[in-house]
Amino acid sequence: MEQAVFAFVLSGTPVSCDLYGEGHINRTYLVVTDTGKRYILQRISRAAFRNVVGLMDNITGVTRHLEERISPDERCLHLVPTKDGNTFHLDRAGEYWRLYDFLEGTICLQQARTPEDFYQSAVAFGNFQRHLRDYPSDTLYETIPNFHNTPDRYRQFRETLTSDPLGRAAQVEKEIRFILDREADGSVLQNMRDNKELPVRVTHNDTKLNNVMLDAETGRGVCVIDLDTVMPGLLAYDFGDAIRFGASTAAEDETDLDKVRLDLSLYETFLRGFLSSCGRITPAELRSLPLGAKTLTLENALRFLKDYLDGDVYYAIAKPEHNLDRARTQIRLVSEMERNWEEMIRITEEAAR
Ligand code: ADP
Ligand code: GN1
Ligand code: MG
Repeated sequence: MEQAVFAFVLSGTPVSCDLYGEGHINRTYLVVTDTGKRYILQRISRAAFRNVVGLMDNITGVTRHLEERISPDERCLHLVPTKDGNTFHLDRAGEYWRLYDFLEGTICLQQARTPEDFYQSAVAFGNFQRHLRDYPSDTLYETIPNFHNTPDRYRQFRETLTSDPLGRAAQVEKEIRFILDREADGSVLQNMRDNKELPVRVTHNDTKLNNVMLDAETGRGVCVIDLDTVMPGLLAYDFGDAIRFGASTAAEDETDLDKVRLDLSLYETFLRGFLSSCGRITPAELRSLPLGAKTLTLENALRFLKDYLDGDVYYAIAKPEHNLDRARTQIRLVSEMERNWEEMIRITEEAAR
């Protein structure tokens, strides 16, 4: 049993505490008490987040705001306080912990069972976007500065290439070259942000399918979770990252790259769900959506490859070359997007008519 759980106000006595879920960042446990009540306990990643106080303030503010705006069939993450009235517990080893009520009656998917699941995830992320339109974004702490600043990601990537701490770069020259060749493409979205061509909103920034909960019975998208990266950002980030993960025909860590394709019909499915709920967007935002998909996929390829070269210090891995496998699927997906580029643009324009 993780001792941290005893720092929180629990209903009952915990009887089990087991590793849970498929997140790459935090260490997540399912806690069950003798009353049958379930909780999600998380040890917050210190590698990812430097200021947990700021991060938890964001989550407190955002969940409070969401609770006031969600419809009766939507749900919201709920933090359980510590016995001394805090939103998190700092243990003697310097680790930060938090506890959420388990979202009973919901499911979390690693892959959509049907296009409808993916549509529902899009509706949930769109609702999230709409509910937070009037949230004062300047009160949000930037939990990971420059999180989707792709040119800055390139700068960091080059630092790793120079230091090459494990001498791994020579084995992955082809992958490195693919990423470096696309630096100009990878900078377009950030340039548009810098030039104020696109409005900055409150965005989730990590819109994988497994960061949304669907109602277990109806299949409706009811709750967006994993709020660690809620920060000012672009609509194209939230759209793009969801496409990267959910419109691929294969898992993020598939090793048979021939299985990795971009499913244009799923692209359209997500687009329609997202546009149906996200509220009014500008014409430039609409046009930026395919670019968001390509940029976020390239950025994730870069980040996975960088972590492989760094010696797997950021993402949780389950096998030695896990980050390399992930980087390769993202690279394949970027190629797929390049091949289908005109189609992605056409579908996007058509969906808005
Ligand atoms: P990470 O940042 O590591 O991805 P998440 O916050 O996404 O961590 O949590 C990991 C997984 O735990 C989720 O994908 C989901 O399956 C599950 N999970 C997280 N919070 C809850 C909750 N309140 N109720 C039920 N399941 C949850
Ligand atoms: C991480 O936390 P998780 O597993 O939902 C990462 C995302 C990546 C994603 C790739 C804070 O998401 O940015 O896109 O892995 N989150 C953070 O699967 O870095
Ligand atoms: Mg997650």
